[in-house]
Amino acid sequence: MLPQIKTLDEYRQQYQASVDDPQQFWANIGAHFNWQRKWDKVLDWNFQDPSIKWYDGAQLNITENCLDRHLPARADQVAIIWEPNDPKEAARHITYGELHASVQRFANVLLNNGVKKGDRVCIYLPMIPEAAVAMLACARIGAVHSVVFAGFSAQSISDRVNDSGCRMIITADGFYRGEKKFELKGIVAAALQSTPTIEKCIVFNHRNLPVKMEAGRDLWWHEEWQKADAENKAATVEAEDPLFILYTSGSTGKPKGVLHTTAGYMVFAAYTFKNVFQYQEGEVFCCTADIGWVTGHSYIVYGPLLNGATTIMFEGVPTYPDHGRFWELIDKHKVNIFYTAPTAIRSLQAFGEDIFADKDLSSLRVLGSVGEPINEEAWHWYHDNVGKGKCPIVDTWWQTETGGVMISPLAGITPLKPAFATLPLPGVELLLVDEKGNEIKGNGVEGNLCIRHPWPGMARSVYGDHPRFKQTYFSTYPGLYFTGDGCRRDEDGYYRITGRVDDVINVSGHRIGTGELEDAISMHGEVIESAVVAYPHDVKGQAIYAYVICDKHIENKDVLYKDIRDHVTQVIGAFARPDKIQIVPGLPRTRSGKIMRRILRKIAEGDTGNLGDTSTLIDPSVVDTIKAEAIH
Ligand code: 7RM
Repeated sequence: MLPQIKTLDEYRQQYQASVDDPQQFWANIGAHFNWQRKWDKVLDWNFQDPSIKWYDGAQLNITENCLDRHLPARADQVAIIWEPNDPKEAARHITYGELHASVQRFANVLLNNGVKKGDRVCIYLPMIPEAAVAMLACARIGAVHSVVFAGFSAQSISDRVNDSGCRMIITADGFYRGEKKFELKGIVAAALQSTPTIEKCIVFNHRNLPVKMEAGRDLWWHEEWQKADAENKAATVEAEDPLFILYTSGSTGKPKGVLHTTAGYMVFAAYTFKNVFQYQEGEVFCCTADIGWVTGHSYIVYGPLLNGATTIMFEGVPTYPDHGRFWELIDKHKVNIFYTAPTAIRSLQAFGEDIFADKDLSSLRVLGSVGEPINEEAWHWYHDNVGKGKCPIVDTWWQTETGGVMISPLAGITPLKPAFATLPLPGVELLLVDEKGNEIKGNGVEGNLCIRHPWPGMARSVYGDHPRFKQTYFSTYPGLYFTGDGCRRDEDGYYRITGRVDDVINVSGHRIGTGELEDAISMHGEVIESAVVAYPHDVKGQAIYAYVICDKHIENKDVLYKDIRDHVTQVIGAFARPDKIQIVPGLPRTRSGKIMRRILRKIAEGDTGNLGDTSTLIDPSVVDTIKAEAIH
């Protein structure tokens, strides 16, 4: 059984051990997994190239660790509970035995359709167990999954499919989230007009929605299922073979295909799950993230299954059919650990405490928060009303690139401080640096958050573009991994994340790159140029303010605004739609041509009293016009 830290003293001692001798520390953790061949070396690394290898020389299959290994003890234990969008529909309970059988069979479906080890497979599915089956089936045969969140547009799918050269895409007819219908197959059909590498499209019939199947390319999941053999021997995979690609936004350019490899990711996802949440045998774990984000990968699928836990997949939204849905779900499935995002908490906070009236939340033991900073008010509301003052909140800071939780309390062990992610996990060596990259030592300080030593779950590259990996994470401060986040370390040495210091916007926990969004807006026929900034929002954390320059006088601005929003929905997805759009005559630029975002941010925040030094601007008068017409 994977080690679990039990006391604060033990945490301190384990942390120290992990820093003193990382190789020994992670060798000890690695010993608790199933390997087809043991590793030659625990860690080989440099942050210059950068090159990071964990458990090199080892061979394994992560699905043997998620599934086969558990069968003797828990073939009949529930692995996945599926809670449908509509609570009147029956939930599904899938045992480890059943999941094992499904993954084997679907692995054979992949093989039958020409997918080989190392091939990339795009998964564009709703929150249904088949999404987990598809991911695990890829891993079973050594194919690389690239899950694309089912809120992304056709354009975003084809960009991602083309970037990683996916051979197959797996989708469904569609689904409902709340009252809203999403017709996935139609969106995929549009995407596949410009994806030369896709040979097959497998369609799961989830809601019996009408779909058009293209002969030779489109295949029904259930028909392929019938044709496939039941048994599949897990492929032998090298420790550093890729497990998955997950696209994420940065400040510039197109989204990056963050590449995770097999052994290190496995060890880190499993270790962090068990220790952060202090998972106890037999507990029901519920993470409300979508499988299309890293939180879904690590804490709906891999982390829980590696630990033999029961994990919930929830298809719906917190507000359907009413605002009590989360609490009903917890009551219904007797959830012990509940992990959600601050934005969800804030959106429910507004409805008062009545939404708990007839719900029994006594099964809850641990609460979690992830995706964005949690404000103190939301923290207390969560703690008092959901946790009834008895459940520790683990505020978990991490990223797509980190693979698993990096800074977090260990539930019930680390003394809490509202809005603080508190302390680093064993193996995580943090430091704060100033603009020049000098380390800021001591407590009661603030700076840019960096990491000085590799941890097993870290990304290894950007798919197809290793120089970009180096440029993005290892060049700002040579020799260090730069997170892009600002951070405070208080008098007690506790960490509090203050938010992105680059041009990444976090709207309801969705990571949106300003560059990417500006590109999308500027592609609109009437827009010449745009600049996008964030402003604080009570529920979403941040909201999007877009300044646009148009090529002619706009008669009906509301039509244009709607048009731009629809355009963004088409190019990226609805979650990236700007909240406010302002037509401007120009943008505040310095003599070197750089847009002064600081000024645009202040105006968007409504803080126009003192805009600071504007003397370096080419045309300071443009600021007055923008200010005068700002939307508040
Ligand atoms: C897991 C995830 C990563 C960015 C990260 C931060 C922000 C995430 C917290 C947080 C404050 C937290 N991956 N972030 N967790 N900020 N407190 N507990 O969200 O790649 O999508 O986003 O999210 O800015 O850099 S992600």
